[in-house]
Amino acid sequence: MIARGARAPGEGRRVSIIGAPCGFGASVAGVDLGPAAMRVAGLRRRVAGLGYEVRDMGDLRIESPPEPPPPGEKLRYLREITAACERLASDVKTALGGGELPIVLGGDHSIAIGSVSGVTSFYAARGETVGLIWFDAHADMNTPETSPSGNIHGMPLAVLLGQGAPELTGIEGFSPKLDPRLCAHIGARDVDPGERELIRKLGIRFFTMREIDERGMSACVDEAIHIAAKATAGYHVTLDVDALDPGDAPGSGTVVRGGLTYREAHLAMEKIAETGGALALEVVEINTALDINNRTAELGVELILSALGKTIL
Ligand SMILES: [Mn+2]
Repeated sequence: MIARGARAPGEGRRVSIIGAPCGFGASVAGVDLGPAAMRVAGLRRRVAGLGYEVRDMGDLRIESPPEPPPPGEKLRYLREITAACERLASDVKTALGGGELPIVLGGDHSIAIGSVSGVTSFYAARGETVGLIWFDAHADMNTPETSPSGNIHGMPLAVLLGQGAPELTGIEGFSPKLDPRLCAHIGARDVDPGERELIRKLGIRFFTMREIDERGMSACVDEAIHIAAKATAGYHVTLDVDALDPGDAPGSGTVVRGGLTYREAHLAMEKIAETGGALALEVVEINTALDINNRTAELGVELILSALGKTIL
């Protein structure tokens, strides 16, 4: 029973699910089954239950390299990740062109290079700007020079802001993809020194865990939405499950204590749905090998539902 009135949140709206089972950006194996785990958790049926017309575009084809990268490589699996991101950008544009809201399932966070490139390319061709809300424990703003690991999932936000490997920044033929003044980052608590420098240089707004503790998620997410919604088209939402506290999201290869609570994350998604303006949604870095009873995949699905307008009453 829908208590708020007859109209379901998804009525007259269409979404497309795109799986991006890429794990080459991460050092710990197991994120490549994230899309399957969220499908097992009933994503399609549950989104349809909100009244949306749902199309599942299936999983992106991911190439495997002939051999692993040599030790000390500064951009591990660059070729495979570039190819995956190019295809994802194209699929995202197809979905948007069909009037659908893309729901992208990771895979590791390097795939955001493809999804955000697709969204910004689609709207740039129409003379529009795109904003961003990025939920993460980490800044994801390393460059090949500052990265301690060479893992590309630690670099996507820097790439989208125009910093890093030209193979990645050049996807869709233009760079930077995003204006830092239209971007907000929520949940940081583990930032590398090189990233700190880049954050200051670019002037991107970070709502760290310290600020969320102090001011509350409600005020922080309101401000983040205000920043991202300054873009003329709307904004992309990407959520790394490590933004959440490991107690609520154990299925991650990059857990850091002291993260968002279950309710803080839901509140953020609910406010995003309420305000409107999200152009695409993305949940990444669910590691099925480390998850407990599919709990983190279930959480990913629930958060997508909240971002699509599911309410308690
Ligand atoms: Mn991330």
